[in-house]
Amino acid sequence: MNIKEEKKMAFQKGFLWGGAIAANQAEGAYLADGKGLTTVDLLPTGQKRWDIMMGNLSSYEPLEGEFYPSHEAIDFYNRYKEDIALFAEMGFKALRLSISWARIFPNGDDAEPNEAGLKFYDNLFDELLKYGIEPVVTIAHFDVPVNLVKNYGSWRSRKLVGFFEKYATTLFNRYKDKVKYWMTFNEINMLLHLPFVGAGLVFEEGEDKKQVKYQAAHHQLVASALAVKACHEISPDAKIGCMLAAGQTYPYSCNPDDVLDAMEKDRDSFFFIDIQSRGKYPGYAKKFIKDHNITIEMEATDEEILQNNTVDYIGFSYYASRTTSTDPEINKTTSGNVFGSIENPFLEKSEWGWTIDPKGFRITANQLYDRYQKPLFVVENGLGAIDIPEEDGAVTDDHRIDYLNKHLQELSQAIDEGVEVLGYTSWGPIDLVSASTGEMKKRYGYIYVDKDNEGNGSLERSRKKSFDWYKEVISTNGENL
Ligand code: BGP
Repeated sequence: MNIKEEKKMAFQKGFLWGGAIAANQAEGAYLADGKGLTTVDLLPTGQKRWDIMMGNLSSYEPLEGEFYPSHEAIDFYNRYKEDIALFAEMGFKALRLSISWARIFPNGDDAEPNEAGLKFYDNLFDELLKYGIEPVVTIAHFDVPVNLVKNYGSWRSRKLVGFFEKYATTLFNRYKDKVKYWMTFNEINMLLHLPFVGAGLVFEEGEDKKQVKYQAAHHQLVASALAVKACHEISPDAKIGCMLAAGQTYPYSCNPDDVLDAMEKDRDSFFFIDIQSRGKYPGYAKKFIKDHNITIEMEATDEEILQNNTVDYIGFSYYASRTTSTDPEINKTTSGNVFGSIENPFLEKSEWGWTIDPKGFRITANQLYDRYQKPLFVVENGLGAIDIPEEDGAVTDDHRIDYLNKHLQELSQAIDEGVEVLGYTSWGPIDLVSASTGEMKKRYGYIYVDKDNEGNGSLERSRKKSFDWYKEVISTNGENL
């Protein structure tokens, strides 16, 4: 068969269509059945949330009278059966979710795991498998047991590598017959932008933040590689990936200075994946570390561990592209984004200022595949928007359908271009707590949850218009996009 005769490639048979949630944004029940406090349980809403996320925390106990969205979230802990039934109705083939570290090891450094926590996820996986839904499990999604922050300084300490390895190994042993897709750290590159979120880091006055962040990053990278090793040994037929907050940076102009700047900004993210996927620190990272007088303490076997335990696939989230310029005037037009992008005049934005750039999705997918030559897994994508139910409760979220439809069209183009993609799990198939703002009003779901920003509401679930749209996409395997 020559190239001309080849049938147009679409989403392959067995493509993992589904959705993605995270323990701390969905489960609630924040101290149930022996769970310990995690970093996210200390995040209230408003400006204080941002201060803490950046690493400026003054106390470790949630304050009376303040609202902590993770404490109840959408009560998935108690309602998962109802929610999974709705996912099954949409035809999900996969659900990406995370395990809460502190449900399994409440203090992070406990000698024995908490059986009640392990049992909860056993039940959850059984419920998914009952409907033929593949669990895709993130081992750490933005949460660290608070005890590890208080007593060890979180990921700045080498000790965390051992605690994480033990936690991950416990999961592989327990769930090896149920889970075939794993991911180590959610959006590992977020550590550089929101250090408390990505790594539980709290800075002391006058501390060299870059130094602390890169040392913590090294510890996570070694921990990730050790988890890959353990997974391959314990569960040889499982696949384990990394997870990048992706979205390439465009140069604002064809001025080579802008092009170089865009390349360097993207390397802040590629740094992590280059190591997780190729097994060693790239030259540009070594130079950056040297130029910034950062000293990374490594153990003798670290390089070998990184080299020998690379990931099987590249998981990534894509919401938006970024734009950069070296021109100080143009630089004034910053747009709302933790990556510090400037305005792109060719793109519209969401209500939260994130660019809407479907073509950028295709570019990113191609860029990642060209760079790593490993299967990709789109584990987050979606539009955070305000949904206001009509009189009869209906939510007509055409804007969301439009966003997702265009992104999936571009993804199918990337697949046509030869990019290998294992699946697509859109973010927040059921409304849940926003990671960046702690709000409920920033909704991504096909399923509406009756809960407002202050935590009031019946928590009742209902189907939005996009529910039927996504059901149709899955049942036709994306043929009619
Ligand atoms: C990613 C996180 C998710 C998720 C998503 C949307 O960074 O991995 O946890 O929340 O972004 O962001 P937000 O909830 O802030 O809209």
